[in-house]
Amino acid sequence: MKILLANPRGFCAGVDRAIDIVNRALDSFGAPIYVRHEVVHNQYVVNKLRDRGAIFVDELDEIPDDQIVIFSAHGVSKAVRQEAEQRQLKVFDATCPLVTKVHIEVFRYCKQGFDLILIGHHGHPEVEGTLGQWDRLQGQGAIYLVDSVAEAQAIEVNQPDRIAYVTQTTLSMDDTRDIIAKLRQRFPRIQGPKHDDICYATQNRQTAVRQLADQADMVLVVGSVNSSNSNRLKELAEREGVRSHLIDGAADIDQSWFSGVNTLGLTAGASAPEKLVKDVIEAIRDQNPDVSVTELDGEPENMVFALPKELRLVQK
Ligand code: 0CM
Ligand code: SF4
Repeated sequence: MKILLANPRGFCAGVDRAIDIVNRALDSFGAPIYVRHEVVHNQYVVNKLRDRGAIFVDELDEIPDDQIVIFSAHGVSKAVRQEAEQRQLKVFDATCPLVTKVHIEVFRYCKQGFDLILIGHHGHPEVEGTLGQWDRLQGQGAIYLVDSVAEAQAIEVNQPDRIAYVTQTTLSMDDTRDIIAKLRQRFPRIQGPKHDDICYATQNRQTAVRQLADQADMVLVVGSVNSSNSNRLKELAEREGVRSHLIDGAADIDQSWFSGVNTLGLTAGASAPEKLVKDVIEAIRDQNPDVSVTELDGEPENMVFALPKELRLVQK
């Protein structure tokens, strides 16, 4: 069997930074460090940080006074930020700067009195944070969430001529294009970004998995079940007609999957460490010693996001 590795795959700049923030906060201040929501959606990463003394909570009221809290890469609403301020918690913000960029757009449209449609998945923490940038006192507009072409077709807004859209950063590029086309058809004056707010890492990993699916009989995606961008990779491979499984790591592999597979495609979501990809290759090699591994060419990535000032000088 031949393994083809997608390129790029795995950690993006926002995930790298978010994990670094938790590690440096632990190094600098010691355990416990509270983290609101999983800092990134990966079981292995969360368990490693938990072992070091990070405590993951759903809401700030689970955190005792005078503690340190880190906001996850997916961002938080204004209400959460205000609550942390009122409680005088010390905050390190691991929100990805590309999510913050969307927050700034939401705030701008709100101030201008527009109606705004957020294209994103119901219940996802990034969507909750982005919806929560809307401040009803600022303008007379309203914010709406749209998840599909059907919802774009059905939505009724107060100001159809004064409306804009933004998107979640980790969506399917294909689905989002269709949703935007429907919104443009229904609201010809709608404003928005040039294309969408899907981040560079999501785009590059989707382009790479499409290339992988062209050549593979099956695609394995390393990523956790709650990771939106990882799920989109599995979905894309399947839409290209290739069987695909989302796995947290080598332990999830079922050897029966490989029967009839000559070329296996392997990739990883933006929150999945490369170590897990290596473990998967080793687990396959244990059963098939002749397996060869080839990495495909892909878009080089050299994005780096700066750390919060206070953590920049912490020695690892
Ligand atoms: O948004 P998603 O569910 O893909 O989150 P993730 O933690 O798997 O990936 C990184 C991010 C962000 C924002
Ligand atoms: Fe930022 Fe994109 Fe990575 Fe999310 S997937 S953390 S938006 S770079």
